[in-house]
Amino acid sequence: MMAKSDSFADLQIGDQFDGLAKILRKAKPGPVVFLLSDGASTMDGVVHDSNFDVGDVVHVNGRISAHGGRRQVEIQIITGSNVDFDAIQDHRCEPQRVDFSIPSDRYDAMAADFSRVAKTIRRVVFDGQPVILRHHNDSDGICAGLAMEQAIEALMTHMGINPDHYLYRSPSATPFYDSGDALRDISLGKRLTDTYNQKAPVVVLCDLGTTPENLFSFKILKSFGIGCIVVDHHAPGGVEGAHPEVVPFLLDIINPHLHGLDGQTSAGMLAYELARMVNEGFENPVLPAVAAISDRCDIPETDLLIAQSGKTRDELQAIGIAIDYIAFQLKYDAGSGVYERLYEDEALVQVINEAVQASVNTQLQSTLPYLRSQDINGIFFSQIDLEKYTTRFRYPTPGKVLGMIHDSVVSGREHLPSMTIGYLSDMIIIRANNPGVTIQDLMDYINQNIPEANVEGGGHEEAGTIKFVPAHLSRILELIKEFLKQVHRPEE
Ligand SMILES: [Mn+2]
Repeated sequence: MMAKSDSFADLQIGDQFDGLAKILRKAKPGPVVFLLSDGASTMDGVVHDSNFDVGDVVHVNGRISAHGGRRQVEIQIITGSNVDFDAIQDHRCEPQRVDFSIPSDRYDAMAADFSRVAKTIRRVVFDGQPVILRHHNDSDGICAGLAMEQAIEALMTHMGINPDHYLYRSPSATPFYDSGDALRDISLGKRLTDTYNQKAPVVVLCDLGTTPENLFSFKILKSFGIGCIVVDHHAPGGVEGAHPEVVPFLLDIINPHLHGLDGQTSAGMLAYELARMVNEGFENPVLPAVAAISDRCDIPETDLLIAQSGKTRDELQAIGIAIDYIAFQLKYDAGSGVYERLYEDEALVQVINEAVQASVNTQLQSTLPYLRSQDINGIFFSQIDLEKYTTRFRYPTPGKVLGMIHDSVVSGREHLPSMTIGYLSDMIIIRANNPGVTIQDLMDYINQNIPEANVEGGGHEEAGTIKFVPAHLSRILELIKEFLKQVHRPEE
């Protein structure tokens, strides 16, 4: 059946275009060939003769035919128009879908951010700017990156833009935008602009980008004229409720912390809803469900996402574990086509989970006997030397090992104050339940006492990693205990 539309991208051969367009180019002699823009994509329009010229906005009516393997409009009627073309263009960028996949008060609080950022990304795509996606290299980050990639890829294909040359995705080993990654993205951007004459790309960061440790990367990115959008759920690490220092360097940001919300809407959840608005035809409900479970989001949204995914909690958990394991092995490789299989191939997921379980058992067996626990001021405090008791460069990573140790320590007493720390020569990994202190407070205290240790790091409220000059490890361990002793705890 013949369709009629005012959007080039929606039309097949034999369909009818009826709408406004701007003339970008005019070729003669012979029949006139216009290059027309409908505000989002372009198409050739042919007519035997016309007085309209480049820059004119016209109302065109004509049939779509094939010419040299491409679609073109055979113009039947062409009339002048006074409509403001910028307004048409702006209208095309408005997301066609602004509702969420599940009901959520948290999402509702960020609704304006979602539609605004979706509009920005649509504009980037329609303007023919390449998109460089960067995501944290864990299950949540990968689910976020894949959601954005799949939605943008389909949108580009629909608009007649080749995603092979306009869309790039790669993982970031750090939970922030490392300057090495930023420089690699700048180098890619230079290749696109200088060698292939493309427009400057826009970088979209998922599951990273909010904390001040990103500042240096953002400054270099900005000096090369590359815009950046952040979709993240990490705490800004500044004054509560205040905008992070990074904001002035960004085109835009979605982060629940900017609305006084916590980080429990994970990056994969945020990116999924954003991706659905960028491309109203995109659905892949397994992605946000895996992300929510992998990042332990203990909120009603997680249950709704599980129900929507068509899989069980255990199945989704197993996929997340498999993704984390594959991500650890692939390191800087984007794993295109590999991750996609994990959402579908249960047998493969099971094989990987068995391998992971065996490694986990080995690590726990070699660490748990050497965990030392004590009560400090009502906090159940445990510590372990991960440098001595874990094998480096083998899965699971020290961070995951410590998470599992913490889980086994607090099992059955999750609501009571506890803190588990694992230390390496230059790093302390922290997991805590209701400790009554934040990791930032802890770092501030250490910094006051030994500024030359150059303590830095961060993370979520109850999980994080701090790094420092190795010489000060034992003093820092003492300071942590000293600090916990001073914490004023509210009466139970
Ligand atoms: Mn995350």
